[in-house]
Formats: sequence, structure tokens, C-alpha cells
Amino acid sequence: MGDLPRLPTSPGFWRSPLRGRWFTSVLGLVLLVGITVLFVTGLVSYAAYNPGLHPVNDTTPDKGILGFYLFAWPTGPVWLYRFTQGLHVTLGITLIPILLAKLWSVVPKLFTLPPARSLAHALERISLLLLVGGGLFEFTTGVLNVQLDYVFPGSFYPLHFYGAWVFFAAFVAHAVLKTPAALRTVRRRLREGDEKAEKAEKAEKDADDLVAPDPDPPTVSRRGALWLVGGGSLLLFLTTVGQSLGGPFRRTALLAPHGGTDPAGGPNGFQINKTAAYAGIDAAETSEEAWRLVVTGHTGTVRLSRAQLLQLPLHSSSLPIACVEGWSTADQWWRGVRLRDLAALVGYEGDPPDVFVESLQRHGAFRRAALRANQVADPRSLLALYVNGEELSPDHGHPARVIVPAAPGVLNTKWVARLTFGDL
Ligand SMILES: Nc1nc2c(c(=O)[nH]1)N[C@H]1C(S)=C(S)[C@@H](COP(=O)(O)O)O[C@H]1N2
Ligand SMILES: [Mo]
Repeated sequence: MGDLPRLPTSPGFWRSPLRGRWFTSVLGLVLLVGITVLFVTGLVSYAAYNPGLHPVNDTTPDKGILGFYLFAWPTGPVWLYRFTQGLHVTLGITLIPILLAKLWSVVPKLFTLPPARSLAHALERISLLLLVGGGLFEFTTGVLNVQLDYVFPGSFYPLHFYGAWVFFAAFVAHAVLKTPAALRTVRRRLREGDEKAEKAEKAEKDADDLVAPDPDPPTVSRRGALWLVGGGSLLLFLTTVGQSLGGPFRRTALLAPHGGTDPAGGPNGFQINKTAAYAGIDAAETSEEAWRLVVTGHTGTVRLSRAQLLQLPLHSSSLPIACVEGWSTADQWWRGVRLRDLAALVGYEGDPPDVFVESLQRHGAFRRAALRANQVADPRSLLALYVNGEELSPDHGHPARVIVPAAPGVLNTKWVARLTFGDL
């Protein structure tokens, strides 16, 4: 014996007795379901921006045929984006321990020599690099966007979108190759006295290339290790999900960004994304004397002071704000003028068109947005002047903001200055 193998390329280097097909298969099957849901809800999130409607809505303008699936985002149920994006972010965070445990369980395979035995083997290993690299990239960019307002060079959106396609392509190839064997490994149950099955099991165990040839003594069983990983996931889930449930649960979201210890305690009683100061909104521009809403359509342009707006029929709707970052608010009680009534002021009776919304903000990605005709037509879509029985606070968009059912927060433009109706 004497010399212990020291290099990771030697199988003897890896000594955990936990590694083996069963452990890897259980984690792999959880990821099979989880990552598929992440991919679908991620694509859905991009569609919810209505990127085909206008370039300002499009966070990934060079997507080409990868946008083949885009569809017009509906306005109901009102909690639609709350649900899809809450699921996307909460699930992504919950799966982190599973992903890391899965990578750990197969890490010896990344080091096996020779690097390639054949062309097929070389291709398989390249696809594994895309799988591992793509997975780490998607989880890292996602978490950074949620937690840190992002720190990567370039926009989060295209990186996360293209990364998702690369990752998911490698993931599908991997799943097609590995799922049948993983299912067999997990399902295997021996009937008493079934010699054939016993022999098959023994043969499979001998062929288990994930088992360490020279393992250390166990400190925890494989089942115990799985419980540990699952417990980590559960803990992340419980400290994250409250940000998507809102209301009293918001306080349980210890890991959630924004809002500090009392996220519901802000002005108007719900959380703020960007403040008026951050957006560079000058109080002089929002005053009763200075502010005018400029509404344009095919019959011309109308300028309305806030007092004149208040002369129009006011309506209420209970709608949440749901951010791409995964957090959302419970329904808030908004009051204001229907977008379709404003369209009617400039010549669109009955069948309103799309609208382009611009705010007082001069810089920043979300200072303007386009809304589709179905969003304008919905009677719950408002240019809100009040929320929860009070004037809109400066941070929530005073003097007026858009609120549209089922849409991502990005489309709920604050500090609105101009509405331009017409087909976009
Ligand atoms: N003008 C303007 N409107 C905006 C934004 C912005 O940066 N500028 N952010 C949007 C985003 S991303 C979200 S999630 C919501 C948040 O609304 P709240 O701060 O009132 O909670 O406002 C939206 N409206
Ligand atoms: Mo947002």
C-alpha cells in the first residue's frame, strides 16, 4: 500500500462512502422535474414582458428563433405572474442544495482519464461541461439578480435567457441518456427468493462506477445525507417563499432582498422597488402646478392636470405587484382612471389599441413600457392615483402610476407623464 493516491484523476482520491448510483439517481430525478419547471416558468417570464410588442419591452432583442414560443400575455387570473415568477424564483433557490449535492456526487467523473476514449465519449464529456457550467451559470446569475441588483457585465436578461437554452439543451441530452437507469436504480425492489433479480442487482452494484474503490468509514448513511440535503432545501424554501406569498408571510422571507426587517411598513403599506430619489424624480415636477398627463391618440393630444383627472370616473381594483425578482405583494386596493377611458378621450371608443407609457424618469431601463390592447381594454387596468385609501406616495409613483392585472411589475410604470395610444 504505502503511497496514497493524491491526484483527483485517480479513483482512489475520492473516498466518500456516500457516492454511488442510488444517491446520484435520487438527486437527479428531483432535478429532472425541478429544472424542467424552472425552464418553462423562465420562458413564460420573458413572454410576460410582451417583448414582441415594442423594443422597450424586449430585454433580449437578438433572440431570433428562440422567441418562437412568445404569446400575448393575458390579463387574468390577476395572480398569474405572481404565481409563475414566484414559482420560478422560489424553486430555483430551493433547488440549490440539490444541485450542489448532485454535482458533488459525480465530481470524480469530471476528472477521469483519459479525457476521451472515443469521439462519442468526447462529445459526451463536452455536453457534461455545458451541463455543469450552464447549471452553475444559471443559478448564479439568477441569485445575483435577485439578491444584489446584479453585478455581471452586460444585462442579466440576455445572459440568463441564452444560458438557459444552452443549459437546457445539455440537460435534455443528459436526461434522455440517464433517466431510464436512474429510475431503475431508485425503483429496484427485490422480491424474496428471486435469484435472477438478486444476481442482476449484484451485477449492477459491481458496475457502479460512482462507488469509491477505497472508501473511508461512513459517518452518515446515504439516506441520512439525503435528509440533510433535503433539510437544507426546506430551510431555503421556508425563508424564501414568504416574499411571494406577501401579507403576514412576508416577514418569514429572511433571505429576501428589499424592505429590510419591516417590508410591509413602507409608505402605503407595501414594499417599494426603486425609490423616487433613486429614479431621480424631482418633487418640483410632480407638484399640482407643474405635472400634466399628456395623452395622445388619433384625434390629437389632451393635457390633464391631476385635478382634471380626478373629474373623470374613478374605479377601484384589487391587484398585486409581482416583480421578476420573485417577490410580490398581496392585492392592494388601487383607485384611479381606467386606461380604456383615457384611450376614449383621444378617439378610441369601444376597442382600445396598445399604449406606450412614459414616466418622468430620464434614465433607467424601466422608465417606460408598452402595454398590449388586451391590457388596455381590461376594466381593472388603471392609471392609479390612490392606493389603499391614500394618495400614492412618492416612492410608489405619485402623482400617477399604471397598474395592470397579471402583468410583471416592470409594466406597472410609476411617475407616469405621457400615454401614447395607437397600434404599436
Ligand atoms: N418609472 C419607473 N416605474 C417602475 C420602475 C422603475 O424603475 N421606474 N420599476 C418597476 C418595477 S421593476 C417594479 S417591480 C414595480 C415596483 O413597484 P413598487 O416600487 O411600487 O412596489 O415598479 C415598476 N415601475
Ligand atoms: Mo420588478
